[in-house]
Amino acid sequence: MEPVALARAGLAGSEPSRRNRAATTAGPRGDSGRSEEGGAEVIDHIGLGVSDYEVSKAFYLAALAPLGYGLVMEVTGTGRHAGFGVGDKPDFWIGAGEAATAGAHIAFAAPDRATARAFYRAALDAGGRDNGPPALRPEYHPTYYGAFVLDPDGHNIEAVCHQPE
Ligand SMILES: N[C@@H](CCC(=O)N[C@@H](CS)C(=O)NCC(=O)O)C(=O)O
Repeated sequence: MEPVALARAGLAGSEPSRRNRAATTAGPRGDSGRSEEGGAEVIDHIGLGVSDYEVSKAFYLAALAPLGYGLVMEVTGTGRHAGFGVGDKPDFWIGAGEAATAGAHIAFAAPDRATARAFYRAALDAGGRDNGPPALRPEYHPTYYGAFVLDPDGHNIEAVCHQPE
């Protein structure tokens, strides 16, 4: 999504992120599918194929902990899948045995800049590679504060805080 589209989509606002509000307001299935602003939450969950399930599971457990994420569900059988979430709804999944194509980009909402920095440190400590240290990215909008790492498969994983400080 281009920076101008980000601003149009209302992501440059000053409200606490939906992701972090969801941690306190959502029911077991998240919520009704409508945001407090009345817009539809069109993405229910996302998933990435990973080449080494245990390596990536350990990476995401560590990297997403500062954002309040934990392992919510693990499905084994024909394949192995791990679902991470805040609270009890898994909205981020990794799966073994699927084509792992590097280059996906996923941004997790951080409630403040310190949390984005904590994500970055935890991700690097867990074996992630730097893809852009925590800093303002005014090319997106004036208070866009992002931290970028590459996960074990080369996917571009970010924690972003939109709030001014
Ligand atoms: N290394 C860059 C990463 C920036 C980045 O990945 N931006 C996201 C959007 S928030 C993206 O997908 N950019 C397009 C691209 O990298 O091709 C930085 O530190 O700013």
